[in-house]
Amino acid sequence: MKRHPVVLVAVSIVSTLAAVHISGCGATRSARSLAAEKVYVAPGELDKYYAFLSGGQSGSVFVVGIPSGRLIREVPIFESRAAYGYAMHETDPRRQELVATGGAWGDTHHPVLSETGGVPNGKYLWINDLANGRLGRVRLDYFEADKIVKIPNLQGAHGIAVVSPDTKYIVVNGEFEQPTDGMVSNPAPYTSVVAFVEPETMAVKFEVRVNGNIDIADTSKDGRYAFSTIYNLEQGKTMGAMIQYDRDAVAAIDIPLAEQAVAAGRGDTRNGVPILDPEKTPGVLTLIPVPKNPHGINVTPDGRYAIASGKLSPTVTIIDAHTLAIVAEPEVGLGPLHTTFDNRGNAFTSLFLDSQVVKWNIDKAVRGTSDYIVDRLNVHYNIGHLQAVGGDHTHPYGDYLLALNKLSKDQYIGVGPDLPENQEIIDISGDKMRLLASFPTPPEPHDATFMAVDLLRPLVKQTFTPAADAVEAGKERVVRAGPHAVTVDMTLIRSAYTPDSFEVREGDQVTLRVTNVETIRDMIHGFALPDHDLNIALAPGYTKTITFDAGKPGVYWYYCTNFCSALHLEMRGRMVVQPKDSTVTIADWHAAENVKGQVVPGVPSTGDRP
Ligand code: RUQ
Ligand code: CUA
Ligand code: CA
Repeated sequence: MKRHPVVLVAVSIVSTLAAVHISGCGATRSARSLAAEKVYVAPGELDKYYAFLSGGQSGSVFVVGIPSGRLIREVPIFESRAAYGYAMHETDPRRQELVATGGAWGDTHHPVLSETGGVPNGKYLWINDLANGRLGRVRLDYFEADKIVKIPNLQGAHGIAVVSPDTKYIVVNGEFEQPTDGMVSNPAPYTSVVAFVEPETMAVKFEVRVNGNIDIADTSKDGRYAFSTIYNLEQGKTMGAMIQYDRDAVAAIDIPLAEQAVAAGRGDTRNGVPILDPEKTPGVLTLIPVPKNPHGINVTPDGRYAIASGKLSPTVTIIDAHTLAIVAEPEVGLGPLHTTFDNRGNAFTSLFLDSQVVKWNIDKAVRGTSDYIVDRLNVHYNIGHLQAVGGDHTHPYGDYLLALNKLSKDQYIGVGPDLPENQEIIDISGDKMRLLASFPTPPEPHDATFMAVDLLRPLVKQTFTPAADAVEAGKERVVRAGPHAVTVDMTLIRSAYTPDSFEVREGDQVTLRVTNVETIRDMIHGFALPDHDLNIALAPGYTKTITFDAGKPGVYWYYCTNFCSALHLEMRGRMVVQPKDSTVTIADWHAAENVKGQVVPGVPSTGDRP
């Protein structure tokens, strides 16, 4: 396929216009109600699946119910989020990890789930931050990010995959090539690495050097190979230079061989990570030639084939996942990007330029019979990823497919020059695909993965188990820990802070250790402190410790940011910051307030002057 990019753009515009026309015809009334029935989840009823959508430049993961498309949760990972008290303060450990590893924002692309026996086990979700070369992990029992690591020796952490079937590693592909030895003065061609990350510690165990802009990742279902697409075998530095060759490659890394080579000390250690050079460790890396600038790579649920999507070629390349031989290269349409699967031997490939999902039969395509294309469905518009429920694991469900479209154009009411992206839910249970419903999303949806509600919901915790440093009810206190340091141990429960006032002095560092002692699910309380850039929300059982500067003299009302009870508005307290030279104590305040018939705080301050 030797199409010029300009031709591709023209084709894109034409095909997009065609798509508008077809959708404009409208569906019949009964087709509409049938579709509606498939996605309608009545109030009070639950969805069938959790969908985890990459939040793109929001640095988060969106949790959406399928089939309803309802947004149920955002899980912030590479960004702070006041509503969940996530990474909001500089003394928060997550915030510190973010700052230490590259910043409090990210560009997430590929959510992947931990597996046992090739199916999700509900323990972890990982997602990459392309921009800052990081990998983040979410604990699924709490739906909370619990670890973020910077991957050394690579830039542009793009494709990631869990090594099937039991999550031995998470593979992270470095897309942006770098001077091989890290020396900018080295004129040799740039290279990059595929990193293998241990799932529990998230330590990078080893890396394998691969040339050519390593893009999307998947693994064979038996733990043997990590596959990656490579679109710049030319090792070019400009777009023009990257599209010179007719074929680029799929890289297959033999994981057990790589492990042996690392164990035998054959890696060159850089930044604490052994890097294997494939030239010195033959057999570790196999390059399988595939047409020009491929994009997605997806292994079939039965583990037989790895399918590379052509992007600049209208084909997909079917590779035997055991022998690494190319077995077929069927044409599917223009701009194939990613492929997913049902439970009846069919593949679904996204066609970016055609704005279509194409359904094709894998066996027929391998045998070379002409009727391998089963169906085509227009989507709106310019689809990137697509994912069928379970299609990325060994047991696809074969019912719903999510199309993650880059452009919504005319699909939603106008909201300024920038429009939302568009997700479409497609019924894949029959021979013909059926478009059921759509929902918009902020930029930018990349990939999605799913877990059955029946499997994950029982694993989700109702409250946080109190940590060792939790403040117990009745043990709240305010202690002057030094000439310029005050420690406040605080509890929150409907609808009060204990203590509900405390006194510090200008120049003090205040260490607040606060526990939400509620034992009821969802009973969240906030602690927002005006003019101190401070807002933390705490889920039931959660403890947070933060240290902040007392700030200017004044009375500051801390208040609850989550509507929790009829007395939510009354859920407030005061931090009194005395001027440096003040001789008034909080005891004086309390005495004065009592005279006026006001409430004496339940806990006397122990804020004695040294
Ligand atoms: S990429 S549109 Cu970041 Cu997943 Cu393919
Ligand atoms: Cu606690 Cu509102
Ligand atoms: Ca190329």
